Amino acid sequence: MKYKIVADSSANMEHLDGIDFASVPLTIQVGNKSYVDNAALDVPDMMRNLREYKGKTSTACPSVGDWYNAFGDADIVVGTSITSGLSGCFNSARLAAKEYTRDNPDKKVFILDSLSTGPEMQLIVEKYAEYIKEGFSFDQLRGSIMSYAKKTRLLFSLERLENFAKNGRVSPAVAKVVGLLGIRVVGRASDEGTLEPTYKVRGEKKALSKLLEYMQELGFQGGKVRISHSYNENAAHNFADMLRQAFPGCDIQIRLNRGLCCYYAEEGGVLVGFEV
Ligand code: X90
Repeated sequence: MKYKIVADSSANMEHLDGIDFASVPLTIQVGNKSYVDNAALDVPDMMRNLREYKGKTSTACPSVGDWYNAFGDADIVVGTSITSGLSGCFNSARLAAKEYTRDNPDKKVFILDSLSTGPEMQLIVEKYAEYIKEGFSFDQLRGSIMSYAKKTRLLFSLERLENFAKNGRVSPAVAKVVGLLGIRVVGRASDEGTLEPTYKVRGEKKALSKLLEYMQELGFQGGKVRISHSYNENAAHNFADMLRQAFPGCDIQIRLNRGLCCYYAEEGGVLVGFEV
């Protein structure tokens, strides 16, 4: 039995140790330039271009064919996609799964709609990998990951929501307040998989303490934490220190956002995926 894990590029993952893995890239459109969010993408260069470009920018999800190809020739494919509440990505994945199993009736595919993105997807992928190493069957993988994902959450602290607003994924009024100097929005991925801006705070220090408070309010008790950021190493490390102080021994990892998450979280943005 050949197993494979797939996730779109919003999970910020390029490979996985010991298990066949494929990242399915979204694309970022800046004028007539198209950036494919794969391992070869020069994210700082894209961000520089975005800062300078005054025209329209947008993103696009992978096609059905992109997902289909990512499945390779695996017998059991499991994966996850960015929230269907904000992207057509899950729909492409769903259709690809249908085609793949129609063409290969002996093979099986399950793609979970994460209703989230970034580091929460990372937690889901890591959990799939653990289950596969434990020898789970397809049905066990599907059932267990659905229960697991009920106990994972995503919070964020963002300095700007301009790209969200430009693409009609958040109201311009909310984006305007967050755009003010020093104002950050601390919020979460809602149960429907949309952006829920919960608090507005002034300054990064306040944003980080709010994040920690919010995590605890949502039931965090020291489980796994995955942090990703858009070129805000300081905030990510300070936040990890705060977490370790409150929850000694807590399993924390920090990574940089790749293209898609950088585009929407914008420079300075911090995403936190965690278990409750
Ligand atoms: O289909 C497409 O073009 C992609 C659209 C993606 C829109 C959402 C991207 C979110 C990236 C930003 C902060 C976290 C928000 C969480 C909401 C679920 C990360």
